[in-house]
Amino acid sequence: MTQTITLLNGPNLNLLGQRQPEIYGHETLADVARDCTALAEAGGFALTALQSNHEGQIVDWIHEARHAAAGIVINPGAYSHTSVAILDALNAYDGPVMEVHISNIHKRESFRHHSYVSARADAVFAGAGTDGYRFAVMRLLTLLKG
Ligand code: DHK
Repeated sequence: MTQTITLLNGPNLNLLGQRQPEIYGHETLADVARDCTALAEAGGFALTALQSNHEGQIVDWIHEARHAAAGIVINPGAYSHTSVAILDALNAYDGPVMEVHISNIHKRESFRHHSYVSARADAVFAGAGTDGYRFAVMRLLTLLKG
C-alpha cells in the first residue's frame, strides 16, 4: 500500500501569493501542494495537503497522521511562535517531521525568532521561500527511503 506524507500549513498560509508577496512570494498554496505532490509521487509516496487557520484543527490532523502518515512537513505559520499544543501533538507522532518557514524568521522581528516546533523537528527550512517546501519533501523522502 502506498504510504502518505502529510503537508500541514497553519494560519494565513491560505493567502499565499496574495499576502505580503515581498516576504512570502508569488506562489500560491495550490502551486506548493501540486509540486510537493509531484515530488512525493516520484518518490513512491502519496501526499495529503491540509491548511487551517485554527490551532485545534492542526492538532487533530497531527493526531490523525499518527496512524496515516509516514512523515510530516509542517509550516505552522504564527503558531510556530506560540503553540505548545502543536509541539505536544508532534511529540506524540513517531515519524520524521520537517519544519518549513518561507521567510528567514531569524532575520525578522524578535518575536518570530523562537519556534516551539523546532524542539521536535528533524530539520528546519527557513528563508528559502516556497522552495523550502520542496526541499523539505526531498529531505523527508531521503529519510523515509533510508
Ligand atoms: C509564516 C507566517 O505566517 C508567520 O507568522 C511566521 C512564517 C513565518 C513563514 O515564514 O512561513 O512568523
